[in-house]
Amino acid sequence: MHAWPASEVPALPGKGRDLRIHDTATGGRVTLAPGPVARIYVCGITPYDATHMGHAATYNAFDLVQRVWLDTKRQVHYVQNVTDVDDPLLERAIRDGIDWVGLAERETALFREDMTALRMLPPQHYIGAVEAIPGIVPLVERLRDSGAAYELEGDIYFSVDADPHFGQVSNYTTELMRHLSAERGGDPDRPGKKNPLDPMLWMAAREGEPSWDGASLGPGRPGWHIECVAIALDHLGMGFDVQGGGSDLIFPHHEMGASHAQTLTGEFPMAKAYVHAGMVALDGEKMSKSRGNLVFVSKLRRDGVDPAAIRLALLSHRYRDDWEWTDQVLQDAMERLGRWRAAVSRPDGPSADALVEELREALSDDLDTPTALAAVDRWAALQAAEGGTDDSAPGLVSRAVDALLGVAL
Ligand code: 5CA
Ligand code: ZN
Repeated sequence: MHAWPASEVPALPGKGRDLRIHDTATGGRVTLAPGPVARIYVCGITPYDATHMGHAATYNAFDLVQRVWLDTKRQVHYVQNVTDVDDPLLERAIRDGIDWVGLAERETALFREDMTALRMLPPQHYIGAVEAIPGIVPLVERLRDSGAAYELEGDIYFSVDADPHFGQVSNYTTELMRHLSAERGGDPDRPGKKNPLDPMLWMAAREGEPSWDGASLGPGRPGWHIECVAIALDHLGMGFDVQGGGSDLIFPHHEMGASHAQTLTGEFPMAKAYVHAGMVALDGEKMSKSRGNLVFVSKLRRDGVDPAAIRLALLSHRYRDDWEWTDQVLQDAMERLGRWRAAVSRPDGPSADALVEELREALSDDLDTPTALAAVDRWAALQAAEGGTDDSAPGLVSRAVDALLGVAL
């Protein structure tokens, strides 16, 4: 699949800082010091509805990770998937009486537009689950042939007991895992499974549902977790720097994915940090396609809201926090954007060298965007109150805000 166009990332004077970020697996901060090429996998959308503010907030967090790395003069190798065949997508297509392929294509195209408008850096590899199937089949065969997977009435399950490190991404109790498994696409109560938590790797073809050639597995379609693992291993290999997604992916998705990869390769860990963004809510409940309590990026854009203001609204919250989307959040962001634009549109201003360092420090400190925004606010307030004589300052602020926060002033 093609991704979307990259916006230019201005180079800043001086040197960026290494990222210290919260790792779900160890429960603490890790300092990431990748080689010249940093590697990141971020779980993509299931394209049965438009991008909402929750998705946008999560992709914003991982965009910032990349901007911190780029500021250290590293290259970034970024891979993202599209879950372009899955139960919710097929169900929505049936409900609306439309073709599931067309639905996925339409919503993926809209996602690209939203990401472009929000200046999110594109992945180098943007891979659909369907196009990954030829690479998934041999992985499932290998797991089965090594005894780490087993067949149940034609379906193939992964045996979580095959991975000695199983449980070390989420660190959840068995009870919580079982509860979340039932809630998030698993089938802990299906009779005949070796362990109720075992996830499906390959689902044998069902009447009326799409299926693909699975070689010795028989016709069917892949399970969710192996899709992301196949794509990540193919393009990044083991031991990549960041596995990213929202906190609702900690279990089962990222736990199972890590176990699949570790069992396939015998290496540990799959990723150096498992990084999770908090959940954005609307009216007190997690914004979700299944609940339908949504604020869409595309709807705001159609209503004439400047994408830079949407981005500033996302940045006004710390990525790990759960937070509530309100009209006020957007209103505040529009006002802040106005103040910042006024401040950088003057020919000179107060020196901004310290501001660039404050931005770098805040972002490298587990992506502390509220502190970063407060630093720009202070510079803009000083500009408004007293001005300054540094004729390079407004341009530097503009480039720093663009390079590090993805906001074009
Ligand atoms: N296709 C899978 C991942 S392989 C999936 O979870 N798709 S999704 O469309 O449901 O979500 C896309 C990303 O947005 C995921 O990282 C998910 O954790 C995140 N996300 C979904 N809802 C919210 C929300 N309300 N707040 C923050 N992030 C969210
Ligand atoms: Zn995923």
